[in-house]
Amino acid sequence: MDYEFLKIERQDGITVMKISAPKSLNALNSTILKEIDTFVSGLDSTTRVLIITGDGEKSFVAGADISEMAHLNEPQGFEFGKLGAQVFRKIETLPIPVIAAVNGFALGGGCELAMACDIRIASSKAKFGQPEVGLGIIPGFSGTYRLPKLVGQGYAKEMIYTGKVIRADEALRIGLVNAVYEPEELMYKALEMAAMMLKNAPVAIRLAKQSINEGYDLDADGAIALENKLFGQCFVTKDQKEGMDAFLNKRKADFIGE
Ligand code: CO8
Repeated sequence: MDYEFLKIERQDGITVMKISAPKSLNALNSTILKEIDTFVSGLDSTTRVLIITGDGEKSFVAGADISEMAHLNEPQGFEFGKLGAQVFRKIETLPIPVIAAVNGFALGGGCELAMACDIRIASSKAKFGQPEVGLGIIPGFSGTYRLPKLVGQGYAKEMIYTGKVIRADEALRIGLVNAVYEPEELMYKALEMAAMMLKNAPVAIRLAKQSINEGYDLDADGAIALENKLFGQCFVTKDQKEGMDAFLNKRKADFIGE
């Protein structure tokens, strides 16, 4: 399928989704959000790791499209926020790892998109921020929910109330990103991380993601019980038999994703 605003590249089990709206620094309008929705909804088992990045050298995503938002009334604002929130939730709950390779500005909805991914790595030129209050709105694609989870309430509130833009090294310091690389290294590092994941059992990764994501919002007993249940489920998979047999026979495991 052809997209107006997405460039898709596939190699082995890795798919790279590049958001490409050069005239607005890859800002997210509702057409782009719908294209992302269509794309992620159509992913099949041939994609085992998804990498999301921005086209060009300057921007990952410079936010939601301000020219589209400028004229919204309350119900339209509600619907626009809901669209973005639902698409990002779909990304967050994909049964595969999603890596954000943040190549430049990740502001507003761009920072929120990165936070919906499992892992964020950044170029040294990347910049992060939630500048919405300067536009008279609040983060609307689930930033008030995810940012405090990632960096703690104090720093999240500082970022959101001040709207300040932070550099990649500060994002690393507060735990918003896992690693910072030179711009020309970023995609190589994302692919390298994805390749490490490809060596492991896909069902186990899916269940680990489910355990972390769903367990995070439960109390201790609920989270531990959930992990216990999912751990048990691993033992019905062929990959568990294969992984342990390979270890015991000192050979490389050949996982089939079942
Ligand atoms: N929306 C629309 N257009 C944009 C956006 C955006 N978010 N960001 C940049 N652009 C456009 C500019 O208008 C400009 O267009 P033109 O060439 O036609 O004038 C072009 O991209 C290039 O931008 P600049 O000339 O401004 O480039 P600079 O290098 O000078 O500045 C910045 C880069 C700092 C990224 C600057 O463009 C900027 O501040 N952009 C806005 C960042 C921002 O505030 N983002 C948050 C938006 S709000 C949001 O994301 C809320 C999400 C939840 C919504 C819920 C809805 C209910």
